[in-house]
Amino acid sequence: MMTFLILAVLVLGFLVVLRLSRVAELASELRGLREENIPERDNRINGRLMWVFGVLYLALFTWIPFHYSDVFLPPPASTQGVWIDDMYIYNWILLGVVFYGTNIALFWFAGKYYHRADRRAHWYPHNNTLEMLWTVVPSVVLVATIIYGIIVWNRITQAPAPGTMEVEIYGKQFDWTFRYPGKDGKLGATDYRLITADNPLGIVTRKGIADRLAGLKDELAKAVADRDAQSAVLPKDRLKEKDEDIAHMSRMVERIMGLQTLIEQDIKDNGDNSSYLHGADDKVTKEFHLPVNEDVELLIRSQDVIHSVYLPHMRAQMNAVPGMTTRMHLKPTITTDSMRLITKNEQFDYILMCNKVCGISHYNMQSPLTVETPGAFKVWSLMLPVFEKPAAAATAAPAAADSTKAVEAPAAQAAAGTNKQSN
Ligand SMILES: [Cu+2]
Repeated sequence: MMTFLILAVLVLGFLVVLRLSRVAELASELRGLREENIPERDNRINGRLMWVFGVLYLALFTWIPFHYSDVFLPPPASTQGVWIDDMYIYNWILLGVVFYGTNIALFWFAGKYYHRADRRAHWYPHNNTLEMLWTVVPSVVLVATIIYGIIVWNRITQAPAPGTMEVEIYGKQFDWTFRYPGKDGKLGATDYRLITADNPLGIVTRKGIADRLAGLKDELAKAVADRDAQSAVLPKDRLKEKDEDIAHMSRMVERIMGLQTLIEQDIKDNGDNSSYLHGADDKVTKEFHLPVNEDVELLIRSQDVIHSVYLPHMRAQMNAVPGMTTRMHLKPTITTDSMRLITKNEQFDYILMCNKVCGISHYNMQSPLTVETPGAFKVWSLMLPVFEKPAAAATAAPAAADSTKAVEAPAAQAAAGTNKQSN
């Protein structure tokens, strides 16, 4: 109701102003004045109002960032974040100079040179020097800005120094999974053909492939036996379906056998350096921890659609693209505990958010990040279960889809026996 009244008052007020201006028009007509003949006094008032508006407008723009400074992000928590913030500040200064310069000039001239009957405008059609100046200066500044940006981008994405710890961030609709290297300090290779509930990242290991192959062959044999046993009683279309399923399974077996050949060849060629030999001791977890003041190389993958790894407090972002691995360096410089002191917020946590609208639960695709001392990080990572337990526990399928579950229920996994997986 209130809204309606306010609207009504506004509409009526507008109509009144329209009417009044019509009255003023008629009055000046009666006095024999032409419509475009505006008294100098009116023009001067309008000119002064330009100045008043300009001052208020610029004051508002200046006031906003100060007023809302409490909702800004805390200081950058990584080395790369400092670079990004520096670039950001550089851009703000540049834009500030242009913004205040052009707007002050705009309002100043509009207010000063209001129309006066006794003043003629100066006819000044062209000036090559000026043209040159306002073409060359912005071009040079823009090129410098782009070069600055490319330099920072290259520093963030260049090849890491040897020995840098690699951490994998794996995105899928709608959560994040993390993988840390084991004792060998290297992340093993992955292959989408090996993705199952127990191996969500598709980590390649010799045993994993053998198990998967055995499981698939079992399933295939069972499906064939099943089909043969029922061939006399099943209707034709059901039989056809079963044949298609069997064909699909055989293709899967062939693909994995192909992968196996590829891997054995790679191991033969590269020996211990083969990336296929480094997966067994990897650690897969749903928790995200990083050591402070140590370089890490983030390897980013996606299972389904484009996601984006966004760490606002680190000023870091990189897309997660299906079918490829994207990378970026990160060196966190402030632990979670220190940041809690800095922000005076005991609940503070760094956060990893998905920054691509990737589907219905995109808003909830996030994960807290704990930055801790290298010692604390080491203790935490040693507690994580390895992806594939050494040969002694041959029957277990050490799934690490959920680190806590895996820690709590090793017996249940052992009881589950060999991993027979369906695709
Ligand atoms: Cu996403």
